[in-house]
Amino acid sequence: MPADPAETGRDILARADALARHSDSPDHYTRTWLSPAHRAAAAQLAAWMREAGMSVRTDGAGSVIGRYEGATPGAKAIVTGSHFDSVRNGGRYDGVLGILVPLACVAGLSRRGERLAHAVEVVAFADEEGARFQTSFLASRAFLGRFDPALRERRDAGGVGFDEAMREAGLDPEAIAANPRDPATIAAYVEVHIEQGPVLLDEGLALGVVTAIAGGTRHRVRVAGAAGHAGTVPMAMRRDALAAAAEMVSAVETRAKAAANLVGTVGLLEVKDGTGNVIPGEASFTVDLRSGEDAVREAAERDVFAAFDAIARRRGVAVESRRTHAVRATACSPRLQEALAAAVASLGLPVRRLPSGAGHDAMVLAEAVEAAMLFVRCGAGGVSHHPAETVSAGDAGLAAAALGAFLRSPGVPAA
Ligand code: HGY
Ligand code: MN
Ligand code: MN
Repeated sequence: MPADPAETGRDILARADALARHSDSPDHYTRTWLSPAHRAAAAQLAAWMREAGMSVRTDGAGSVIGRYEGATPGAKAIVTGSHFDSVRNGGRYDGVLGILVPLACVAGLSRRGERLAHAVEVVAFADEEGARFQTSFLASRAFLGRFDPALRERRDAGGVGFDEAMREAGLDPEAIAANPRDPATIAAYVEVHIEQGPVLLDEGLALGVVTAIAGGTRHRVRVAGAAGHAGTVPMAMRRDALAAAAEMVSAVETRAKAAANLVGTVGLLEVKDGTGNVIPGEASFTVDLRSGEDAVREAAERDVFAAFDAIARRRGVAVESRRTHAVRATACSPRLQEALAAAVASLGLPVRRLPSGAGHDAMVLAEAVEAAMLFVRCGAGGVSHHPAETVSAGDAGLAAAALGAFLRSPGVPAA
């Protein structure tokens, strides 16, 4: 007899609270790839997976992978999971809910000694946000054997190198993408994730079926002007890097406002050796552009960088940029969407289909296998990437019930 969804939900949230205690900072929830807190969280997840009757392994990027065999040994797997790293000062359910919900499903199967047609694999991806080395989707890409060796040149804010961080965590940088997962052994990938927006909340719905995931690019822009004494350099003679960067930041917002289905964000702005009485000589900032339509985003990208060049020329500063992240807009598998919709409906809940503005590991898995997502309502106005991020125990329990129903009839063959 499946457990009471409300009780399952309470257990899921209690585990999210326990996991959130593994944070890089004592003051807020931040968990970056391979930090001591990240490694402690990985160990906790591995222990919970073993308790749920799964065999557990850690892959070359530090992702924790639990497998619960199906009725027929060697059956294809329904892979489900999400990430357990976070943004800085983030919310404790982003990613983590998508690991704890399937973990609860498998724990129930194991308690009842029940075996499904498919194997079930729960993957806790070690790095999706890329907050430490700007390596978005690092773990899900490594899971499929896709890794850009250039990332190994990166250093974190404290100057620690990528390879050094891996070795400190007992991982071999040379083997980060070794033993890639053969997509032929995967029947489907389904990711449960908080919506990170207000739609389900506004409509009074607990769950949603994701239709597509917005594509995005992220760039790091550097502006170089001329530092100088704040009191002695006449305004007409200045080449102020921060004033130029500020104009460029506004250009991003102006361009993003000019098109529907487009968002643009500058989330990070730094002044090199910034001091109150010095004209900034160098400034750098990030540009995050997203759209459900790649052509819309690509046109915005062209316009934004053309605006940067014009601003730089007029102000006599230099501007250079490098792209740190790119992923195309992704449609979710229609067949899996139908199976998720049937699972939601089987609980007596309305079926709401909606797109995702946020990026997810499902976009990477969708490059190799059929992939889909189940959204869970966010409270507190839908806020996310913020400590106020919240989910109700009831909704977490309903997500587990829906995923459980999906796992029994995913609509994809097990052999
Ligand atoms: O930025 C995103 O959309 C995701 O949280 N990585
Ligand atoms: Mn996130
Ligand atoms: Mn996420």
